[in-house]
Amino acid sequence: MLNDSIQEVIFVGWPGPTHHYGGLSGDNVAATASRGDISHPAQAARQTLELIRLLQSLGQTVAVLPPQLRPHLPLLREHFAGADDEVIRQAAREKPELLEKAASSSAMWTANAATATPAVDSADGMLHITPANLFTHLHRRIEAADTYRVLAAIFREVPRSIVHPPPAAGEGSPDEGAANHMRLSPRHADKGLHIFVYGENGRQSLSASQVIKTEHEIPDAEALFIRQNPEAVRQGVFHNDVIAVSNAHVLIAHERAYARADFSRIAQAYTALHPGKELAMITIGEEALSVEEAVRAYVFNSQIVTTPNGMMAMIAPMETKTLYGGKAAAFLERVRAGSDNPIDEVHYVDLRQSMKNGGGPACLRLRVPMTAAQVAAMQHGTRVLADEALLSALEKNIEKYYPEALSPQDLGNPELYHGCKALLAELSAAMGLPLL
Ligand code: SUG
Repeated sequence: MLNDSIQEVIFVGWPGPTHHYGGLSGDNVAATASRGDISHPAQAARQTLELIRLLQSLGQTVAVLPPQLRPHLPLLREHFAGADDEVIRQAAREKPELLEKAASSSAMWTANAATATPAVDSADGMLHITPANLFTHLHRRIEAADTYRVLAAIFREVPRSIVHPPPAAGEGSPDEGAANHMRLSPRHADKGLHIFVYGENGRQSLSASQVIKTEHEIPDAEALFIRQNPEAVRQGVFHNDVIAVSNAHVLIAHERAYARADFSRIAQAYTALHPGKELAMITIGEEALSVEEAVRAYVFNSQIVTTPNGMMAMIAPMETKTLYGGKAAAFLERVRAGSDNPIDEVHYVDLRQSMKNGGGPACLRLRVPMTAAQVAAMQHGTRVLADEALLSALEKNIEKYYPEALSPQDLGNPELYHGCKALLAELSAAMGLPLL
């Protein structure tokens, strides 16, 4: 297998018609603040479409992970019986908070869908993918089984790939996927250093990260386990991608993301793996941008991508410009202007609908480094690559199935469920996936 042909496929999460603000994640500052607000599902989908088009204009290979069927009736049926419509109406009357959870469109944040390790890194030369168990929050836990089924279907024809089941979801082993994982390497095609970031009593456990490292056959020299700074977690850093962002040999982080010694461990492990190769580690301190400001402006929840000319582009939320007098964007502009890293473009995107639930550019994508042959095989069995045919099918469905405005009280209308089902029937056909 030619390592050189490894490219990153960016799986963007497509929102569902029930996208709403239930304030379901108590540890997520933006979602908590949005509780009860009117959401705009059609607008959420249009904003995601813009993100996909921007990534494509930057030379990226983009695939789409479809939404899941919501409300999730198996959850409601643990409490109510009867025909589907009756179960939804009863839940709306008697357990509206449970209905909000069952109706969450949270599968759109695909950084939490899985963790992926490319063939070039694993001892057995396989591309390994492990869906996350998302155990911490009930509205996210219900994603895991469908995500596993859909990823298994997407990779079924892909040579030298394996989709594992989600790690056993005991109380002690929560896992939220790639949002807590970074892969550092000179180029995507080179061996990567895997940084698994875990929290104590947080959403990502050390034990689940260790299981993934072992299951993916990542050699010891290529893996580091780094603890989140508990103080940062208390300030709203519920995932690593809220406080750090990386691409190839660039790592940008707040200096309070981890203990000081951990930054040195990262640099040493990288040098040991790639002697003589430079790691561009860029940090910002509390006095320049506080953790709280970073969490609200979501500056680290950006994407960095390698562009065809070998340079890098950053995709940041527009809130980095609008909040705190643009302090966070000013930091990004300094990074762009600096000669110590290859980032030469910063794009500011409007993802307001997702951002109000704590989902910035980084949350909306799962990166899977694949060889060209693997990408081609993936597209034989399914149609997940965001080509014009898929994008126009998605766009047409916005008009047909996505409400322009939705309040949590609207979730009791069974028509939303039937609309979601019809949408998934259309997407199953368009994408060649078993979505229902
Ligand atoms: O898990 N929001 C998601 C946001 C996930 C962000 N992902 C990354 N950082 N990679 C979460 O907290 C809010 C849903 C609501 O409240 O309605 C929510 O689930």
